Amino acid sequence: MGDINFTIAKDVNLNKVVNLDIDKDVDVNVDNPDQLATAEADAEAFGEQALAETDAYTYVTDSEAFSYAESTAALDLEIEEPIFDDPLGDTFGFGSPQIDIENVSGVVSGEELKLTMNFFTPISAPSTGLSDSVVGFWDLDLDQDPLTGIASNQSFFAPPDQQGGPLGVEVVIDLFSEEFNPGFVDLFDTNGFFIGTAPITYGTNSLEISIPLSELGDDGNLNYGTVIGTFNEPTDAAPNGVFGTVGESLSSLQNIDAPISDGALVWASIPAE
Ligand SMILES: [Ca+2]
Ligand SMILES: [Ca+2]
Ligand SMILES: [Ca+2]
Repeated sequence: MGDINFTIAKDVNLNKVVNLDIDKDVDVNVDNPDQLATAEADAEAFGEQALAETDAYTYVTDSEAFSYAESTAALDLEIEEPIFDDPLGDTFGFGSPQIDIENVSGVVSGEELKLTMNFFTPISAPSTGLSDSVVGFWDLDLDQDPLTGIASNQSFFAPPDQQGGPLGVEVVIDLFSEEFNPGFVDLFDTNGFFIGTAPITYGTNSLEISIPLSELGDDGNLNYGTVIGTFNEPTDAAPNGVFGTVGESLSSLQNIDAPISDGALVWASIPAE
């Protein structure tokens, strides 16, 4: 028997469904003159962002028995973040400034949903009270079903060419609410009931919201739309012609009719029920 050398690197964090290709070899030898029996097996599975491997070896002789088995699994956490670009200069308000979205994106990391919006124009937190304070709504279609939930704020406040994709919204993030609770935004359900708050950070040209998936009761696959502006008016929406997606994409839904708001919405913070 030769030496058996192996190196194990283990970093298991399997929280995502992946499609795996299985490559399996099995070798059994019971005729080795020095050993009563040997058996060896290994299986390897490779997904797009994960791999797993199991090796097992065993033998027995007249005076010895040996067996080992090792498994390795690794997940590439650098999952590509889908970024939805928005044009420069497609603002639709009338005053000054016209806050202009550059892109929106969302990714799940460490059981938290992180939503990011970048801007071509400078922005400030609502709590600063400045003229470039960015307010509005970030609508989440948690079950990726436009037939459940309510019409998006984007569909109500944005012009026809910036209606986004068909969304049935389960949770609305109220970007106005940071005015009175610096560093946090309020979350509301479809009945206008307050769910909780989520931390928000503002850069010179960006904002980021972090929400634990447990607070949303979501699996990390969702669709979204946004409409933002100044305290005076909405100025931009994104994505313009499709919904944004986090996690698994159900792009076939882009072609079905979205619910239409039957109420008169106000460009202001959501009044809690
Ligand atoms: Ca824009
Ligand atoms: Ca829905
Ligand atoms: Ca836009």
